[in-house]
This record gives sequence, C-alpha cells and structure tokens, in this order.
Amino acid sequence: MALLLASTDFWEDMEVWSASLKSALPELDIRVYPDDGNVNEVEFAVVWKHPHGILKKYPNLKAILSLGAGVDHIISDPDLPEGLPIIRLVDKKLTHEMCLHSLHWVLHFHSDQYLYRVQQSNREWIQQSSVQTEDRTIGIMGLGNIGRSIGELLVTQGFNVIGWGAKNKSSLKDIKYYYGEEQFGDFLSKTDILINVLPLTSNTTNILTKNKLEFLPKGSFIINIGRGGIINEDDLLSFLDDGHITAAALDVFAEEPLPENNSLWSHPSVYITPHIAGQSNPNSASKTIAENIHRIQKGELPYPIYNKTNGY
Ligand code: OXD
Repeated sequence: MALLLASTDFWEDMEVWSASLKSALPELDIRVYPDDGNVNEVEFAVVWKHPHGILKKYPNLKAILSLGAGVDHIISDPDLPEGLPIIRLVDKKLTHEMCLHSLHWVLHFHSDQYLYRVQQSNREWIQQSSVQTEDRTIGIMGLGNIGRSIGELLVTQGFNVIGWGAKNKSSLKDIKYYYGEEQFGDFLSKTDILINVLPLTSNTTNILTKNKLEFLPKGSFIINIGRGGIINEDDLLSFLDDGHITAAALDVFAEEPLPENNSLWSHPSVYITPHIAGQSNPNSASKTIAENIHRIQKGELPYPIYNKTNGY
C-alpha cells in the first residue's frame, strides 16, 4: 500500500514531508510524484497544488488529502477522479500560526506602527493618540475553525470582535455574528480592521468589490489571509489610493506568486507576505493526516471532508 505526495510548490520540502509522513504512517510506502512506482498500489494522495490531471492515474485511490487548510487547489483540477473524499487540513499548529499572524497585523495597525515607521524615516517625533482595544472593532469574514480561533484570541486581548459568514451560526460567545448577503453591508460598516479567512468558492470569488468595500468606514484596514480571489485587487488599489482604506496586509493573491509587475508590490500602504500566514508543519500535519487515513482504513469518516454544496 502506498501514499503519493505531490506538489508543484517550490517551498514544499518533499524530503521533510516524506520523512514525517513515514514516521506517522510506517505501514505505508511514501512515494513522491513523479516517482510513483506501481500505480495500482497508491491508495492515498496527499497534495498541495499537485500537477493537474495526475490523480486519474491511480485506479485504487481511496482519498485525496490536502497539505494545506484550503482545498481550492484540488477542486480546480478539471481531471479529478470522481467520488473520492477530499479532506481539508485542520491542524492546531497551522491554526495557531494564523492566529499569531493576524494578531501581529492587528497590533501593527491598532497601535499605529505603520505611521511610526514613516515618522521615523522623516525624523518626526509625533505621539499619536492611542485607541482602546474595546473601541476597535475587528471584523472577521469566515468563522470556521481558523476564523473562530483568531476571533477568540482577539477577544482575550480586549478587542470588539464581530464576524460574518454565509450561514447563520449559533454558539459564538463574545462575537456578534452577521450572515448572508443582507447583513454583509452592516457588518462591513462596523468594521475597523477586516480580516478575511474565507475559502475561495464560487460564492466567495470577488465578493469584496468596489460596491462592498465602500461600506467599510474611512480609515479602515484589511488583512487578507484567506484567498486573493475574494477581494478585487484593482478596487482595493483604488480604495488605498484615495485613502478610504488606510493600509492592507496581504498574504494571498489572485495570482501566486504575485507577478513582478503587479502594482500591489510598490504601493506604500500595502504589506506583502508570500502566503506564509499559516505554514503547514510537517510533524503536526502528518499526525493529523495519519489520523484521517486510519479512520478511512477502519471504515470511519475522515474530518473535515470537503462539501461540494458549501464549496469548502
Ligand atoms: C492554505 C494553507 O490553504 O496555507 O492556504 O494552508
């Protein structure tokens, strides 16, 4: 029995991943694409941006598991074998990293660090008046595992946290929740710092365009760690140009790597990181992947399975 590891992404160190998966799943032969050996033996595919079309080669494949939180890189393969469970990665370490990344940028914007940086370059000594955390509203788009953890962390720091998603959710202590198209504008209009954690689906693609961005209060900030395709980058640039949005910290982009000629690179109010907000940790993620493979082998359901209707 074999597990196939496949990625086209330069940052994935396949030797490290292969060793971690081997120690979590000693009973499986770990093969790194394109060295896939006998294709009939491959039962599990663990992938991050795999070369599209390859998964059809394995007639005995039982499941496709993502090496990252999102599965849009899998679903976008037009030649995906039909009827196999696709499993997202919900991993404590990855969630923790995304919480820290969000906290970093929230504090950067909340405590005027972006201004002090500019002041320093002009040798200016100006004390900005501080805003109390309870007077700063952080709006989180997408309250799944990651979004909820970010929200809970920010609540413990005293921020006023609100959330928005497609469907109603109960049991969100301390986070006022808005949902659906009707409440989207209201949610945005109350948000000082917007954090996007939504997955990319046909319903979320391009949902933040000009006519929605204008609901955000003047002087607001954006942190995008979900997917680039959710915010229209041209509209964002024009809102940054006219100062309606003060600054944006972007970790994800409509096209990755971000093309060299993209204007976001040189915009003074944009902070760019190369999709590192939550990097999957080989040791911890391999254990989570192994638990799911063991569940499948015992005839139990892996968690969480991609749901076609929801799009994530
Ligand atoms: C992702 C990840 O899905 O980095 O974007 O895990």
